[in-house]
Amino acid sequence: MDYTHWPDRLLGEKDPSGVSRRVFLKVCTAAAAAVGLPASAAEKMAEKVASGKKPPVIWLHFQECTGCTESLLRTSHPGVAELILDLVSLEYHETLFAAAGKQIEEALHESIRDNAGKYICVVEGAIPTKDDGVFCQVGGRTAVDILEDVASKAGLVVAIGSCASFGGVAAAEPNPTGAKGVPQILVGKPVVALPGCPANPYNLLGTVLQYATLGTLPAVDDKGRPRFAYARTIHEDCERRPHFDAGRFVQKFGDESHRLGYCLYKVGCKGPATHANCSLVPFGEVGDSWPVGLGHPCIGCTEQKVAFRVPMFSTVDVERLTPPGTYAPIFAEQGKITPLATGVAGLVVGGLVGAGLTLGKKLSAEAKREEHPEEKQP
Ligand code: FSX
Ligand code: SF4
Ligand code: F3S
Repeated sequence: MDYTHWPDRLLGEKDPSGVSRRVFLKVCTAAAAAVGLPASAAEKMAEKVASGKKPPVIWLHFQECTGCTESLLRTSHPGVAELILDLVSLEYHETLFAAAGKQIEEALHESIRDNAGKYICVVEGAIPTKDDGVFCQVGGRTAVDILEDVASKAGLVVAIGSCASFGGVAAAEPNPTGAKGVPQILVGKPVVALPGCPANPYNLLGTVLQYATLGTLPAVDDKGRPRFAYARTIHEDCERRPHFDAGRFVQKFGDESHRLGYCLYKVGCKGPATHANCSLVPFGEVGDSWPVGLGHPCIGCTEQKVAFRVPMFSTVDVERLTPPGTYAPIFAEQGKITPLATGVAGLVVGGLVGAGLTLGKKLSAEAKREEHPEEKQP
């Protein structure tokens, strides 16, 4: 294999032939596993980088806070941003490019012309449609015009973040600019949606990794979200789940129950109705670096019907009550927590009806404890 095209930072200063490549492959393998790709994808990815044939990426910014780009750049170990930026040829990105004005606009037109049908169009931000879209213009063109132009010749369109996926915060009521997501503008065109405010960079990596190395797209749900990242709810893999199952809830921010890390359901956690992988793949590769890990309820930022619509501290219905797959119960003394008091009961007594009953039991048991605090708690 010829490594002469590898970027210097991947080859390392002292050992250009071996060690850094091994490290790089290790990182790629971990990244592939994190997003549900086989280990063979890592080798293909390394070959792709070595071949110098990188898919061009045109990254558009519209109505947003740039948090999605920031969360990508803030990744530390294993350097997801580096992986992505080494895997692709970034042709246009208003935040990252030093060039501006006429110069960068010309680069955009050139890239569209030279790479027609091959480039990945990544869209960050919502698209305003009210009053002919005057609320967001770049280089004298509206966001709608730019999106339709760039997406029409793209090989793949990715909507990164909740704004681009469904309008996000810009589309919150009363939505003064008529903000919409990319799928609502490009009706009928396949769009991979990576909601999250901000989006988890690993989910972009997984999508780009698969497209660049295998030439295929990940399986998606009915909202265009890759199943490797959005098939499960936050609640199914949450580290506080044993507390939920045992009926231990935070009552008030800052109180003892909060300090003890109890479940945040009663203070508005939307985890039971939110599909995302933040509980498994935290931000910036720092453990606990996700809302619930830091002590705040999930606000359902990946869900169009929840984010910026359901009040932050209201409770939601529990969508799927299954037992935690990865976390052992906390303080699960024998005889205190019955099978009925665990998510298993949801399965045993039959799907959601059982789940609802189980939740009802947990919450009413807890209400009783609140009424009679003198009784010993489990
Ligand atoms: Fe939106 Fe991303 Fe939230 Fe911000 O761009 S998803 S406001 S984190 O930056 O689009
Ligand atoms: Fe975690 Fe929220 Fe579910 Fe509690 S309700 S277990 S904090 S996701
Ligand atoms: Fe968003 Fe909830 Fe994850 S608020 S970042 S989906 S924990």
